[in-house]
Amino acid sequence: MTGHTLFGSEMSYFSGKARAYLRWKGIEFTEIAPSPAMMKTEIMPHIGWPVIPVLKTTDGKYVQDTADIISYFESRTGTPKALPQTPLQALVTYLIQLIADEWMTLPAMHYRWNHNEDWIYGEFGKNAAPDGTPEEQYEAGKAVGQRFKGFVPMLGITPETAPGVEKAYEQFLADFSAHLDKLPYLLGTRASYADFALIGPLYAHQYRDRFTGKHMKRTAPKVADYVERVIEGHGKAGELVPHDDIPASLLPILKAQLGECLPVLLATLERFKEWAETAEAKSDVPRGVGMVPFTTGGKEGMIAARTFPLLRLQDALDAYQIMLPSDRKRANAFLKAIDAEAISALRIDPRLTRRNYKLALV
Ligand SMILES: N[C@@H](CCC(=O)N[C@@H](CS)C(=O)NCC(=O)O)C(=O)O
Repeated sequence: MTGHTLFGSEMSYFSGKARAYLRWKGIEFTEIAPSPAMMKTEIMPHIGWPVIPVLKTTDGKYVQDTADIISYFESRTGTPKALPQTPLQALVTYLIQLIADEWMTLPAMHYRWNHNEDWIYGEFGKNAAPDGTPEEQYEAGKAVGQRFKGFVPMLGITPETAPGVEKAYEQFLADFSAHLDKLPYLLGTRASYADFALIGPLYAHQYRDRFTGKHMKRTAPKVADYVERVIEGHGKAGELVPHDDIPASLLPILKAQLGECLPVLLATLERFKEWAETAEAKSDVPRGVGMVPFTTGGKEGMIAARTFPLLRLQDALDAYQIMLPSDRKRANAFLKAIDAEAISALRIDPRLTRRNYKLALV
């Protein structure tokens, strides 16, 4: 396969996830960082809303959403498969994707907007106004960045919760460094889907943003080395851990992250069900259904009940539901070990899908 285009950016969370996967898979592609003008002419007419990354395939098909980009190639290419082919590792992969895509946005957005704001405006500006003076670039970057900065309060990041966000992130760095003492990738000696997902929060914001990146390299150098390996597409040789086992060193990470994220998902699910009672079949789903309480790093606040994470949760629940009884028994023991037994009884009802690049009822 040759000649795919990835509309993405070095500064973008989900572009890193797609880029790491495409490199690892050996897909030939050109990455183009869309200027504000190109967002209007290339992205909006095809996708309907301003978002990256977007893949334009050699035959002119547009694919948006990193999970869809990965599955587009996975269904057309051979081994190694990004997604583990064994049941418990597949479930854990979807749980890591859920955390990486939807919960680690908190530290990513906090550090970018509370510690790197002026710097990131300059970076956005290099793309928005490539021929401008540094001042012009700063202003152009600010115009682009304001939209993303606007997501910060919706993620519950306030002066009260910020110390909790930092505490949870520091704990993650310590736990993940301990894992990397034992294994070079999340699920073995080769990279897999979960690693690409984790590059979302870890590359653009936590590694590449100037001040946060310095912090990572100083306090968690093994995590910084990992980010470099995965974003470069390394980790093709090697194996996933045998017997569908999950490395014990991942348990503290899953326990801590799901411990914070699951209560928000449960509260969101309740709100979503209430909304769905009066919604028309197959209708688009609103991006948020109100605000719900949350806790991170011991600090309490209110966070938007975003609906998209329910789609990522649905993937994890499907992986659990299709298990054979013997695998489900192992999965139950695993969920107990990470205090996430609630997952075994959960259903997204009505089910979610994506239609016209938007979240919708099935
Ligand atoms: N779930 C999507 C998320 C894509 C996404 O949120 N991209 C960000 C940039 S990293 C964006 O463009 N957001 C615009 C918005 O959410 O309105 C994926 O996995 O691709």
